[in-house]
Amino acid sequence: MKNSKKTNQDNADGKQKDLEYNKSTAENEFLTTNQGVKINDNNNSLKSGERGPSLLEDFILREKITHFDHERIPERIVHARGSAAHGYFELYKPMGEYTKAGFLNDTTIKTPVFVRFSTVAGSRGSTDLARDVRGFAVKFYTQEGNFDLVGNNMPVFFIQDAMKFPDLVHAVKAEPHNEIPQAASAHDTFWDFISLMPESMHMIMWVMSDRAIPRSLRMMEGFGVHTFRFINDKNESHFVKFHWKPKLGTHGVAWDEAQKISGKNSDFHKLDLWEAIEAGNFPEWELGVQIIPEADEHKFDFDLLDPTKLVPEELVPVTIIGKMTLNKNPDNFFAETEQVAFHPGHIVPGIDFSNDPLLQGRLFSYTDTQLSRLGSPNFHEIPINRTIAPMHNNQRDGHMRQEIATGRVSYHPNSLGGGCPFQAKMDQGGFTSFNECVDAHKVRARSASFADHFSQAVLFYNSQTPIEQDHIASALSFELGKVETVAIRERMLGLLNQVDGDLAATVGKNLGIPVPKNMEKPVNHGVGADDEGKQEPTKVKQKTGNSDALSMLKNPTISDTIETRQIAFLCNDNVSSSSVKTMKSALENAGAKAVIIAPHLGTIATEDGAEIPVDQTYKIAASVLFDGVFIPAGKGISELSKVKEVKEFLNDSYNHCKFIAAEAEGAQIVKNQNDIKDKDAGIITTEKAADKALSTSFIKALGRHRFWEREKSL
Ligand code: HDE
Repeated sequence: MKNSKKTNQDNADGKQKDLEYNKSTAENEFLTTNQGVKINDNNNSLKSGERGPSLLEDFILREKITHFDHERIPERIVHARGSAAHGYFELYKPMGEYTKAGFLNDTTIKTPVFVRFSTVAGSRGSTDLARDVRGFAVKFYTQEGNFDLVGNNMPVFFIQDAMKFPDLVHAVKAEPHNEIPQAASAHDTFWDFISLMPESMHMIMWVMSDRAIPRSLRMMEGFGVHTFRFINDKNESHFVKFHWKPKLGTHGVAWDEAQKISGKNSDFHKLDLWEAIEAGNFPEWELGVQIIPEADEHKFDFDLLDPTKLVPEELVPVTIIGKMTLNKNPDNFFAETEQVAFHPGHIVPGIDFSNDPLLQGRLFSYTDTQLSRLGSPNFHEIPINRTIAPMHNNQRDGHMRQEIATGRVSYHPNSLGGGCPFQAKMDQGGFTSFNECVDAHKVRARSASFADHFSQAVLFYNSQTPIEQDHIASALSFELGKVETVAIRERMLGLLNQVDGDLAATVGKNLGIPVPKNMEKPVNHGVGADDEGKQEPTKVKQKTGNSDALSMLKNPTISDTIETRQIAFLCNDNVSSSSVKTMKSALENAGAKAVIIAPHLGTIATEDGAEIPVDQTYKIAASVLFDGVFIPAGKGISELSKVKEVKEFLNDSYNHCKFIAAEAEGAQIVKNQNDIKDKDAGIITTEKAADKALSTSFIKALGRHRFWEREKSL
């Protein structure tokens, strides 16, 4: 192990080399017990007589069953459902002015990473498409030790202080008496808590937006959420906010679609990530930083330490400093994705914490939780967790210790071991905490600078396009519609009214209750008993009235690529081969994937007697699993108008605002479909077959992701 570590440090596959050490394969090997004894019969237990009782001495049966009995470990209390991948991070430009972190200074290094995406509330087996925050946790295996950037796909959080985290999680998880609902926030306890915690309103706007139902894990932004510090080699500190910007753009699905995907394929995101990587379509994100000098700490209308606030990109631009590529799926889900242990407290010299009270609480929680989840303080030795930097200290023993530390010395200072291992001076890379001056009374309190709970909720809401605002209103109407306690709905309307009167009125109308007049002033229940009635939330007018970066549709970095998008080709025997070929090759040239769907598997015959292999049948394929749909020309295509699944396919595509292209007989099917006969610009048809102009317009349209304008006519 020692030798491998030295050579493993050099580049992107350094962690892969390190993991090789623990990999096994059974290829051409005998089946054995855990003790290495070859097994002759793996089908029958040892019995006294063929029909007699089993014998306790059957060590092979005992070992097999015992191991099986203990295969499960507790799932994560939050973020239980996850998907992960290996990759590497490349730096674009040295950041020495701000941070001395080695991996942020040397552009020649490719730092290995392991990234785990997750939903938050649901259990391990729950659906990928829950309306929820997504975890975005990145472990950088740097040459100076592991740095974990344990973020989310939203830049703010529900609460301001770690003290409230268990309450928040108890409220959002399935209710304790009947464990219902699974992976859903649409229930009384969640909204009861939220309605009493006005500080959550900014985050609520994000969670009710389409950010909470991503199209793909590859199409989400990531955020470090808290303000961190960069420390340079002069020991100067700058505040920093971390951003991940996906190369494929940030996209969501429609809520009705999300619910249907959960039924058709609850592993939709997991599979999408897996297949993209297997196909060599490696997902990429650029790393951006917002850097704020110490001197500017109090320059903003909000407190940099308050995790319910973001720093608008219009106030402090995001500087792109590097790129992360995910290029390898895990070999074993349990060993890697399940056993990986992230911790915001895993930092390296050059990076430090701020006093954000949520972050400070997290610094305790993550090691603690690994102790119960992974069962031992030696979880850092699990292959996926171990650093590729040299690791030596005097920590010893504990459950399942792997390392065989030689010698008689396990204390410091020592003379018997020659003083080893040594402490590292700062210029030798030794970590020192930023020497911030703190002179204060010990208090259990919340800073008054955290009291503005609404301005940024307003900023977020106002920055959305009308379509996105409608989606927020619909999401709130769905969620609160599932709440049974009327008083909770009313309290929520009171809070929404602080964000936007029209929003509150729309939701109120859907809930059948007027916006309560006597709740103009929301009460903050998140205070100590002696402070009740004090520290009421205030609304401070932000300098930035609008921030395009907060809208998925207006975001200036929006991408119109259709790379890796899945386009359904609704086919039948007697299809026009030139129609299929022309569209297929145009889409493939643009990086998308054409999926041939037909009434049966095998191949379909084309009009000119050729054969096209079929990917899926109408029994399996569903519109919600695709980004767009094409119906080619061909005599046999007309018969599709009788296929029930084709009608459903088109209806769903239409209702979920997808782009539909069709040629000749295909175009006729679209026209004959009652629900969609009224054309809109999202339906692109031609009477010709194999029309190159059609494929060009279809590809351009698909780059917009959805024709959301259609919603007005639905
Ligand atoms: Fe976490 N969080 N969290 N969290 N969190 C966990 O750690 C916790 C918070 C985040 O893929 C747990 O290993 C507290 C914010 C991610 O393995 C646990 C507080 C953000 C993941 C825990 C927070 C996160 C976790 C559960 C408030 C975004 C999944 C299992 C003080 C910046 C990591 C585990 C993975 C996981 C505690 C709030 C992100 C219990 C106490 C804010 C992405 O330790």
